[in-house]
Amino acid sequence: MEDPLVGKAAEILSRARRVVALTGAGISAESGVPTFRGKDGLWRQFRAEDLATPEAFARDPKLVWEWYEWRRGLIARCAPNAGHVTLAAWERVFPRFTLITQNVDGLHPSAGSTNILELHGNIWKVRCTREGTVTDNRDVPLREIPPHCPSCGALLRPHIVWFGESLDQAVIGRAFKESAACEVMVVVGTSAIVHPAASLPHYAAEAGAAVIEVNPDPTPLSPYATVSLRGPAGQLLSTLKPRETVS
Ligand code: BJW
Repeated sequence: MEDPLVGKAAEILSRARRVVALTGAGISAESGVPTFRGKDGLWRQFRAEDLATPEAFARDPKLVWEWYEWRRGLIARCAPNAGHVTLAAWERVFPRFTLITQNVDGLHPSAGSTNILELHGNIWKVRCTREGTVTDNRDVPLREIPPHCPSCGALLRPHIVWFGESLDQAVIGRAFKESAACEVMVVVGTSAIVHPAASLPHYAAEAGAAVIEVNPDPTPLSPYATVSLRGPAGQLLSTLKPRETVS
């Protein structure tokens, strides 16, 4: 028998034309990518301030790159799951669908999503610390640690937003705009504590959107959600069956 909350969420989605999904590390958990704050999360094993801040990189770029090298190797062995695939299909289901992700693993584009706002960057891109140029880099393993810019020789860094760093203004600006304009925001697999991403569902709700949360555990967003679906994203998202393709 269908869970009544799943039915309610599907009903809300069936009436919507402008939909935003906001995803976090939990959507990639079923692909084998560790989350940050869960039971086996990265921040249980490593200290964020030793690895994911500009100060940590300035102090010891080799250590920070070794950590990224390990994660790149791990993610390279992971494939998109049913949750990523469902959200990629939603681009063809809703007349306007935007995917906002905090994830840096690149599994959404691998699943076929194209209209994506990557708030915290992408682990498969590197940035020159002198020129600011961003380039794709899929080398596993990296050719050197830490890597250097082939054009100017300066240190390269991961193209990732670390704690205390500003998000790309164009990207976060579009994310707020889409959040204000959507009728439904589906918030998947995030602990909803890292800002400014965590503000987006509240911004959407204040502008009149319904908020559907998909997460096995409650979060600070749960009391504000229109519907909270408790369970794994891969399974739940594929059971949310909005109507067929609309134009
Ligand atoms: C499942 C599941 C399944 C499990 N299905 N679900 C107070 C003090 C200090 C700083 C601040 C402060 N207040 C605000 C700040 C600023 C800070 C911040 O928000 N800190 C908070 C922790 C308090 N924010 C910033 O610094 C941002 N910049 C900024 O604000 O600039 C201006 C400014 C600067 C300084 C001060 C104030 C303002 C930048 C944030 C950058 C975040 N970067 C990281 C990258 C790490 C490095 C890397 O990836 O390589 O982004 S941190 C990490 O957290 C990563 C994630 O994108 C982000 C969010 O995590 P997420 O996705 O929610 O994952 P988890 O693990 O937390 O949750 C997983 C969820 O999945 C759980 O709920 C599970 O239940 C669920 N789940 N299995 C569905 N199968």
